[in-house]
Amino acid sequence: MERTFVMVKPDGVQRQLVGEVIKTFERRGLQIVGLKMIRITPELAARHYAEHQNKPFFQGLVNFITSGPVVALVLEGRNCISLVREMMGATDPARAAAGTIRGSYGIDIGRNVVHGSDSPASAAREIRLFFREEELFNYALSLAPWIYE
Ligand code: D4T
Repeated sequence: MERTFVMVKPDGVQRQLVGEVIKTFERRGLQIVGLKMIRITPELAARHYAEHQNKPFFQGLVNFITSGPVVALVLEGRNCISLVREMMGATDPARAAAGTIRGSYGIDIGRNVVHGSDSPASAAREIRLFFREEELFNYALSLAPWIYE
């Protein structure tokens, strides 16, 4: 089993897509092991997006991600890091496949509704950045035998 960090960004919250996004992952069979609404500080935004700090879109990205509350999630499931990335679709919603989250709900790369970790190393880093150990839950999903053979 693998864990990944997912975030409904401020545009997703403002557009009342929180339920749709969470429902999409739950229906797939992924398990919610952490969940909270937070307002990201500029400091946390800079740490989360450290790899982009020299990019031209960095300041706009930080302004956007700190502009309102986000919903942060940790999901668990087999190969869930790549599964979630596939379900979100391409970073630019204009190029995201139809049926993906970004391909269903977005048009502009600066308003792409959702974030998901892109590798095991990013997932571990981002989960630690957003959640304390006691905010994550280990519990058996009684439906598991109907999701995994
Ligand atoms: P996130 O991190 O938001 O899930 O997006 P991705 O992992 O799919 O893509 P990314 O790290 O390359 O980009 C981070 C974030 O920056 C915004 N962005 C990106 C932007 O506003 N303009 C751009 O040109 C790029 C490349 C969108 C996502």
